[in-house]
Amino acid sequence: MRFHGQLTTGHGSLILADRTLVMGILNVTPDSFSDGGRYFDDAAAVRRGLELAADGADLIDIGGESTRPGATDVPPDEQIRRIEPVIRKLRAANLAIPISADTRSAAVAAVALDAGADIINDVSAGTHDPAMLDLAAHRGVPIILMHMRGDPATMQNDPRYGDVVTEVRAELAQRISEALAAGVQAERILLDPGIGFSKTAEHNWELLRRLPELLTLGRPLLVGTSRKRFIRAAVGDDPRAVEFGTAATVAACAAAGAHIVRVHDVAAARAVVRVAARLQ
Ligand code: PMM
Repeated sequence: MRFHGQLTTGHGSLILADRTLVMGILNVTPDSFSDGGRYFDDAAAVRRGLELAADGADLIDIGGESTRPGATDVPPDEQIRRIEPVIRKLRAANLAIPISADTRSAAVAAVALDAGADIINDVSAGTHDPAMLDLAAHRGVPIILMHMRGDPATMQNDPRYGDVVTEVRAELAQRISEALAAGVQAERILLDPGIGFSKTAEHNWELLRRLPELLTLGRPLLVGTSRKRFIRAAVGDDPRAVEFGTAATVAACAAAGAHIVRVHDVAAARAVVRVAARLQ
């Protein structure tokens, strides 16, 4: 059954019901998939965060470590140096929507939560840092568990699946079990198929075609397709084509019942999910 309900955070509740919510991406990194380098100084990052909110983001995802294919680890203290001041300044500027911290490090997540973040977004689903699930349990915060095999440095080295959807579903179910065992409450767990993480373009398309199978895990589903390589492979590198390609995937995710989409262009995604909601 598709999850229907709400997620309580330190900065308001997210209603996970009929309209797909829009998570705006704020990468404070020199090297992310598409916006790397643009918001690498605090002031620019804070301006961008407020702009995402003004564009209608339901929440903002802030990360200080690029996880694009081939990227190497950024030490926790460097991630903290990048994102902590941005989160603090956004809260000082009265940003009222929830913030998720995109990190695989529990130390970084802890500092981000102290600075005003509300949700942990761990692309390793608690496998990179053994302290992560305990932290989520202790702090009582929502955590996004994303599917990936291996780590960003090696994940695109010949990823193979028998049936990608069945295997991603089973591995996410395993991550849910581990989180529950660590004491995370079921209602605080969100799932993500990890589009572009240890997957070929065809794996990504198959997951998007069959999202409803992942919704049967009974947890809210977040999907991140924005400007990723498999879209460029389909439409070419022209930025407008990439944006329309992204919008098409957002429409498909919304129509399939995804609860949250993670995007760079919030205003565009907001229009798409509104129209999709009217079509339901
Ligand atoms: N993708 C990226 C980074 N973090 N987190 C979640 N939960 N899901 C994703 O798909 C995801 C993520 C990489 O994309 P970016 O470099 O454009 O931020």
